Amino acid sequence: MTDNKYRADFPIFEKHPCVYLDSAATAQRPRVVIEAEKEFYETMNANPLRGLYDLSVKATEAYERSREETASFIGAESPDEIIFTRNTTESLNLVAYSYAMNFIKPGDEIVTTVMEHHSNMLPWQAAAEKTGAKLLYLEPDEEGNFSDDEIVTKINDRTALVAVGHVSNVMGCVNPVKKIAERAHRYGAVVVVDGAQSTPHMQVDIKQLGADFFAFSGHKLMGPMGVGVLYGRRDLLEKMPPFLTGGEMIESVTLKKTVYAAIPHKFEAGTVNAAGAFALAAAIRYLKAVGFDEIRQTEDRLVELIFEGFAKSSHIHILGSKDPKMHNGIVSFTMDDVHPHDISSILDADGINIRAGHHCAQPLMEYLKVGSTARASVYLYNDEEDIQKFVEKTLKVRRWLGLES
Ligand code: C6P
Repeated sequence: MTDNKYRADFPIFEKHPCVYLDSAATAQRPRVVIEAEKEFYETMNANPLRGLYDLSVKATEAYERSREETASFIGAESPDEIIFTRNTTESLNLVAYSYAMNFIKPGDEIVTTVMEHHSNMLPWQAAAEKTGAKLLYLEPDEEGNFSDDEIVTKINDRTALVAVGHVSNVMGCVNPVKKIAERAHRYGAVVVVDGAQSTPHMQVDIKQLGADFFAFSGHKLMGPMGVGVLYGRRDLLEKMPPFLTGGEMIESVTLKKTVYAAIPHKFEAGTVNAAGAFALAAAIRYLKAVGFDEIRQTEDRLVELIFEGFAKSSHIHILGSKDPKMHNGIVSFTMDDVHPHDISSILDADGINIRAGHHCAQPLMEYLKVGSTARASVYLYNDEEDIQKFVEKTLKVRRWLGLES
């Protein structure tokens, strides 16, 4: 019997019992989120923002209420500054295509870090290529820390945009976004924050962070797949051209001239994922009811157990900080002479799910001189029994492969 009081809220563990340690890839959904999506389709399904009849108005109201709840969740001043997208990747591409490619000039500098997920790197590579800007990468030490010198040298009066991940999906470290943003703002640069791995685990306040844009995905914080969020500062969003054009993002269209809708609708072309947004709001309410302190306590305790367990082997090497409290639920590791894919496959045979590979962070793998890693990531529904099974089995992998007796 588990001592985790939240686990029963997650139907997957009844229907597909497993040790799920891949929440950094996507979280499991509590019943309230699954039910919310069902409720939308059963009681208010119509194309929102278009119909004048009652059902469509109901769908529109539900969608816009979700926008309000999302705005308040991250401390945005107004729901107008919240754009629903498909995911973090689309949110970041929106900023690159609509902001960077229109307002960054040749000779300007874009600064990101070698630690980024490809979703917060490739859009800036494309923007730099398109605009003639120079792209620079902040380099962390092996625990994931950026020195003041690195920040001060690379962010300067040539900097037009800084894009940084809030929490690394490989090392789990929290980056000094506030410090980076203060430096960037001193030179009038715009700060883009990838919040895919922070929003599920900590209370985010975009104003306090100093983010001008902030992107995250619903599915990592127990919301549905296919709904993501972009926060953008009102004055920036207002001057940006749309990313996609088409239905429902216009004020008027003639054969000669189109006037776009005001924000946020200017950035939401086509039929939106209203059911997804509605269920995302249910996920946000669930997270708030549990509370981030509780989530943090569970994660820290479980990560500490992994550290303790792995300390029994000299062949396992954890990436990033030596302090389990600096990992935000994420433990990436390598094992001498064993490919991470083999670790994952061996654990899978016992229903233990971890991720193995480059985690869409190939430049970071190269920088850290590891081809790939295995990664266990915990969330509020994991318990000590999960960790015990995971650690025990992982400690046996080398023996199982005949590498030790
Ligand atoms: N990382 C992981 O297993 P999307 O796919 O758009 O919802 O999220 C992209 C993304 C962006 N930034 C960070 C820091 C991320 O961790 C992710 C998704 C998953 O690490 C899937 S690769």
